[in-house]
Amino acid sequence: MLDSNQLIEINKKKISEHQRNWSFLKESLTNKGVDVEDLIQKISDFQIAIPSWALGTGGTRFGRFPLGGEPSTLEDKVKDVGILHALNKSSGAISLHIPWDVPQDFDSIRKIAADLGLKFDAVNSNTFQDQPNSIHSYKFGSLCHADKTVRAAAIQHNKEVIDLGIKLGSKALTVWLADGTSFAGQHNFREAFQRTLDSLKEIYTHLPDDWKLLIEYKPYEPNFYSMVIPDWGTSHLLASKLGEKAATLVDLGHHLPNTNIEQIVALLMHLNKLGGFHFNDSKYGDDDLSVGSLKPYQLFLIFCELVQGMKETDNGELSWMIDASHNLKDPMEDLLQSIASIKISFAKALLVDYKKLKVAQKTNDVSACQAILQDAFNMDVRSLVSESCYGLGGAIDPLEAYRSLEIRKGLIEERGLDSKSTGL
Ligand code: RM4
Ligand code: MN
Ligand code: MN
Repeated sequence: MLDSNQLIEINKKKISEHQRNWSFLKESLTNKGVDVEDLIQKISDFQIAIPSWALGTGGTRFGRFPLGGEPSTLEDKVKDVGILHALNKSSGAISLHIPWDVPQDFDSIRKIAADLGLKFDAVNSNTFQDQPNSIHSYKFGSLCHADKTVRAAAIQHNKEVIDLGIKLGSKALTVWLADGTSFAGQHNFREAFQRTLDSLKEIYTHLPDDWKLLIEYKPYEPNFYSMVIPDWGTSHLLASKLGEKAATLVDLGHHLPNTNIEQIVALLMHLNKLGGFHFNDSKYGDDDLSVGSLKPYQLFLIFCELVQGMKETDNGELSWMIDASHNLKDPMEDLLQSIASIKISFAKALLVDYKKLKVAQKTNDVSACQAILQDAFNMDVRSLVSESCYGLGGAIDPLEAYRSLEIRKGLIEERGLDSKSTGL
């Protein structure tokens, strides 16, 4: 689908402008004593998984406005992630949502992915919807359900997702529970929590030694009075009780407005209990907006904690994934923009002078603390991100390349205007 010769031609048009910008930035970074090669390496190594359900147009409960050429099979979804990765060199993984995307032929899907340079990241279970012909309903919860047979079905589903992930080379199961209540009195909180813990314990026994169980939290939606795992504290409590292989997953859209997410990240890493990250942006709640489109400074502050945590704590490797729905924009364009924002924030966070910051913190020099952070935040690092991508054979400007190559037009020609993606 993506012709590399065409990409070279497109890059040629951008190269002189890029080189001008990059040599200016490179010189100023070198003058500051920054190890530019190391910086580029870190940015180049950073890979963010694309969820299999994000390649199609998302919808709200009021409507959905597809734009055509959507991938209707898992093969096509993997191919679309391959296009993104060829352009930005940072989308080298795909995260499957089960049962939306159950592979029919494991060998062939693994081969398609490997040929495109893609790995299978965490697998996600789904007990927030009833599947066609299922005997049990998750209407009143899954792992927390009062009925043992419903809990057993949900546990079994999670075990099957692990088995499926093993065949693909995944190393983590992500569990997000919609379990909760919309009316006061609907649950006995203590019993619902205990049942959830017991169910998770059973799933945990099925986890291979080199796997992680990532537990998401969310304060509200689809339930509006209580959620069984509403916050990072509850997720952490469960993960601690389960054991070493369990950790908390932070989804940027799963907090009440004004929550200090960077502090949550710092503390979880301090406890070696941050397992993964779902990127999006939000104004109110789980808005599913493009990463960095509303609060780039918050994203930068979160990355500052991630960068420090990765250096100064024993917290293990993290699973990174975009978790956003694309209702208005072409999903592929939205994903390219989101990844670009992530890389920009990561690069800026790598440029913070943390030694100087520690001194300023110790001496309570508040103005200096702010200035040190903002010094890095206010730098224009776009040419640095472009340089890392270009150096790997990607596009200098992935979004512009996507448009110049008329990828969506090609996908519509190939798959038609009506092809629909599974997912939300
Ligand atoms: C949830 C949660 C999960 C995601 C589903 C589709 O809000 O963020 O991670 O997989 O949505
Ligand atoms: Mn999520
Ligand atoms: Mn979410």
